[in-house]
Amino acid sequence: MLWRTLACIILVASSPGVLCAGAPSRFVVIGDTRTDGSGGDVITPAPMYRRAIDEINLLQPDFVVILGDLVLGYTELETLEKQWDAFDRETSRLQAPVHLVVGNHDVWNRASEQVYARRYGDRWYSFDAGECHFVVLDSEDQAAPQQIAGAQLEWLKSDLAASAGKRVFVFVHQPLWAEASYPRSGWMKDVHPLLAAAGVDTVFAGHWHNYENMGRKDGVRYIVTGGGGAEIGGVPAAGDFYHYLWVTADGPWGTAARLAVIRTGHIEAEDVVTTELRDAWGRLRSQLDFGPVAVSGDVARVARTLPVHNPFPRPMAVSMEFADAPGWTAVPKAARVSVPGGGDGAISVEVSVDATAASGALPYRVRFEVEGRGSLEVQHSVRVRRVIDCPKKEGVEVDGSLREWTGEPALRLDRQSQVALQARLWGGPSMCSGMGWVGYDDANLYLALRVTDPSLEPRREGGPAATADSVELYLDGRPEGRLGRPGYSAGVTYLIITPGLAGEPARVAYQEKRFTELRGVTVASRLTAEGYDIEVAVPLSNFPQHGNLMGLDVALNDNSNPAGRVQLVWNGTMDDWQDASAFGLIRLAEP
Ligand SMILES: [Ca+2]
Ligand SMILES: [Ca+2]
Repeated sequence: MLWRTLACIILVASSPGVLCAGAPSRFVVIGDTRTDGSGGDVITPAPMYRRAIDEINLLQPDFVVILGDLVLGYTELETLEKQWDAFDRETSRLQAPVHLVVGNHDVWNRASEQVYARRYGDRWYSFDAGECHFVVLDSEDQAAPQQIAGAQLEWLKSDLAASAGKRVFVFVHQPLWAEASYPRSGWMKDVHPLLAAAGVDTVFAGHWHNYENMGRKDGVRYIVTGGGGAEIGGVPAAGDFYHYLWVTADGPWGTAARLAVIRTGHIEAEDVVTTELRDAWGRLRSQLDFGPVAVSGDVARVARTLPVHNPFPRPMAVSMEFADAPGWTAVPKAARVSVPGGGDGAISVEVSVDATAASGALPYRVRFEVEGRGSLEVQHSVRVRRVIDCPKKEGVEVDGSLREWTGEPALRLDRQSQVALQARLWGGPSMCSGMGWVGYDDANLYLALRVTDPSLEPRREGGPAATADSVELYLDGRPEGRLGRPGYSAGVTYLIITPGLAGEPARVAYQEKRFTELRGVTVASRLTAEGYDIEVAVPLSNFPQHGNLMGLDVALNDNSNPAGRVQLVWNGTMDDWQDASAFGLIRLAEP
């Protein structure tokens, strides 16, 4: 009785006063909430019912109707009482008034009927709210189970007669109107005509653990809504999903109430994502970044212990898995660590790469799974970062002759793993490759490059610089701390240099000026038997903040293949033009 008494007080106090004068306009209908039966635990309320209560409290309906099968039942009375206690405890969390309907799991014999009567009072009853009238029927009457008959039917007749002119809604546990399942219920013969004559808007039943709109008959809408918490079937598209209904009954008399089917688990509190939480997820993205592997030749072996911090108060499982890439090895190939809430963990990995590597990167994925909060998967890759020495070099003459550049070349572009564009079209070093030297003096940074490219392609009429056989030079002269950051900012730029193929001088055909405009660059070229030589001088005064490490990359464009441009990149990727993080490094002899 407590529920209904409470209901009346609150309903009167919170009348919204729309056209259905003084009536509640919005209420929730939820069916088959039930205490759990899984794992033999017959007392704990179903998890999805608990979740639904949290959501319904956010929605603040005028009241809630629970369509029966409130407990698991079919047990001895001592256990039954415990189930009812658990139901009461859970249901008391609902902030809205609650109206109960009797289900077959609640009342299945005389003894359980008496328990229910003692705890909750009438099994059939009605209540008003303004101009709306709500009728609760009992399909479990032990005098006539699965029927609305005898005293209950007589009561229904007089109740409806006394409610003429009101909008009527009916609640019952079992969908007795479904004649295929209830051939002897007598609903269509005895009950339905009464409801049709009274202009009933909707009859709601549970019992079947799904949602199903069974349509209207003589104006009466029949709805099955039994997805409140008990186990459900496996075909969501056929209505097998956890849900409850949000019913809006307003507008002029005769306007059908509007039903919204809410899938449990989709109504969230306003603090479901705070800025702090979003930032915490964002910080995960940069964790477990192995970073580049610095190599001076083609071979490297690097072991790192990568720390991982859990910014959440709940435990977080972290897994890391490396892809298969020829020439690359990661040990272990996959690792997993559990990090306590707010705590720290680490994963140790050794990565090695050798000259057979077909790619300049070893991809791996990291998955963060925060208990009860969701997961995030991030793709990373371990990249080779070539580091070469850049010696002091006096007497450089930028004339296209490389006679002053002697000794072992500092950089080579001749590996399959360096083909960043159209890798399948590359015919090997004899088709397109390069070797180069770097140096600097008090004024300039120098690059000398010997390019093998026996078929030279001039710039196409009106085409961009990169459509000619050409050299791209990338420079990152940002200070330590900003060096190698993704993207471009002040201190990063690139040039496209075309050699003079028909006697004209080499020239800077394009310079990226968004963040840094280079001044005083000089270039020269000479044709050779195998291709061409290029020399470049870039005044270091263009990079006032550079340290003794600078980012450098070189790309060769070979446009002689009609199927498309082949590009070799010394260290980075085809995205060097917009991302400085994959450039290689040169180490100046002194800052
Ligand atoms: Ca020279
Ligand atoms: Ca070519």
